[in-house]
Amino acid sequence: APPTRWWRDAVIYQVYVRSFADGDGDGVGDLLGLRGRLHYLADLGVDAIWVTPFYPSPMADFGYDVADYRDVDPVFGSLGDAKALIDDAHRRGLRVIIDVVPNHTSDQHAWFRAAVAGGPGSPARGRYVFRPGRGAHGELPPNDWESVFGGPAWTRLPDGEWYLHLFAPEQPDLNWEHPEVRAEFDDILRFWLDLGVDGFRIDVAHGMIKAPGLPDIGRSGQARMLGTEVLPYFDQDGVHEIHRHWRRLLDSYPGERIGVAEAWAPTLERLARYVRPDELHQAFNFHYLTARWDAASFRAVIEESLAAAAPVGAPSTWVLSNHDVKRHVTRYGGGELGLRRARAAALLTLALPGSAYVYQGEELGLPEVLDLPEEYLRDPQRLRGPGEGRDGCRVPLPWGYTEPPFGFSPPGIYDSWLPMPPSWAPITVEAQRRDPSSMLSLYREALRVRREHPGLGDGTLRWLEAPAGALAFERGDGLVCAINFGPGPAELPAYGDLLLSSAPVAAEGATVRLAADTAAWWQRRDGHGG
Ligand code: TEU
Repeated sequence: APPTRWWRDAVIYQVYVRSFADGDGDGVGDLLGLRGRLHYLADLGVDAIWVTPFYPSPMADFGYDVADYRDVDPVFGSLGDAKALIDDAHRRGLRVIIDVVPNHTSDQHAWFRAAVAGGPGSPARGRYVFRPGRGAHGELPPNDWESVFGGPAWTRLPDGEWYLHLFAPEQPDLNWEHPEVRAEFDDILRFWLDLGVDGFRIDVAHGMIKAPGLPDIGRSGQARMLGTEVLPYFDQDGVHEIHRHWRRLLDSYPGERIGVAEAWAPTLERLARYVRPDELHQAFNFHYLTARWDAASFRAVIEESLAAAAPVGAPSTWVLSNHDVKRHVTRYGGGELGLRRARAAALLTLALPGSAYVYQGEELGLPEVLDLPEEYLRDPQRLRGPGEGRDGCRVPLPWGYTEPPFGFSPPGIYDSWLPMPPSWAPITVEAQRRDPSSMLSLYREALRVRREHPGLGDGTLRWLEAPAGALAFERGDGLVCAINFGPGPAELPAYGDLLLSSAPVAAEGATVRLAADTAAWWQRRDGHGG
């Protein structure tokens, strides 16, 4: 079959397994629960799901600390469940992307246990980054790097040697200069490709290679993810050789399997290097989610994103939320205002050229949960660092009923791993499903219209004249999207037939009035741009 390049404009739904649906009644989401809800995702109209790590793990970072890359943690199910999930998804026309975590393992991975047991100088330590300390007695860390979660990026073992961990101490960094590490991950990728997955989301794809000599940064401060400087542990040139190699591996399988870089590159130009033609297919565009709620800020990041991706021929990949950031309803102001903006943002995002990611719950308009009881907070980022934790965007999904846990677990089970706000009763899937004005209906409609109009998918964008505070652009086949960031209403020309809007749009003859924080899609009558 000729290649479809399906990924260029795919809408990919992120499933944070732990919080999606609990099939076995232990209060934790699992593969069984996900399988039982695939009809919901097919009906929503997404093209693929990305499933976050489900591998055996001590869960110090909720699965991003992998102890065995070829199995499933019992809390999430079994390898048989994973196979059944992939097959069921494929039967429903959904592709399946899974997470792979190559920058670090769990400290309970067999390799790290062997490294600890082997002692200084042992070959097993060569697979990780062990160094003697500084100071008269080696009591100081080998360099001044700080962990993303806060504190030194080094931990000392009782035998005196230090090991590197860019994240939690339970996540020792692998040494990607070691041939066994590279060979092992080839084998892991093949294992899952053979099982039928359609691709990988590559965790910390910018981190595997460290600058030779592990030089000091020379100033204090937590590792910054987006900035202008290239740090000695992120976005080093050597990572690209690994991605090129993986691209060849992916291409050796039939069915257009893809690699998605979770790369926090300092600039969009550097991010584009991850999606050069012989590297990965997509890279998350996190710059987009940092845009402020105003027309100039969004226009700038959209233009810069498209301009950076164009020379390498890659599609842009738009992200509004994920399991690491504050949910955008809350980022955009919370409450009714945040919701209204999130509705507009959904139509904007789904009209941009390229691929879009939907983080579970954003289609319900879920806000960040800001008042989780202290005793539930377990995210290492909060426990170790000065920053806010990520627990508030990982609260389980409300499926139905009128009280927590809202059908997240089977009937009779009341304790979800994070408590769910009773105030979510009006925004459960069940409550929103038949309400045409709900967020869920908006997403379902938008995805349906997008599927029916290839002009909204891959391709380019042409900016149209728009009043201050608003943006308008035209896509292929005469499709127009406009968004008004406010604060006042915006008068726009009537572009054609209104396809969809995030709030009611008033039409008066040749003009339409777009209220503040509203977006809409039109189809030009002549079918082509004017
Ligand atoms: O995230 C990489 C990462 O750098 C994040 O920690 C991010 O910068 C931060 O959370 C923003 O607040 C990936 C995973 O998505 C994350 O869940 C893991 O904790 C991390 O890798 C370590 O594997």
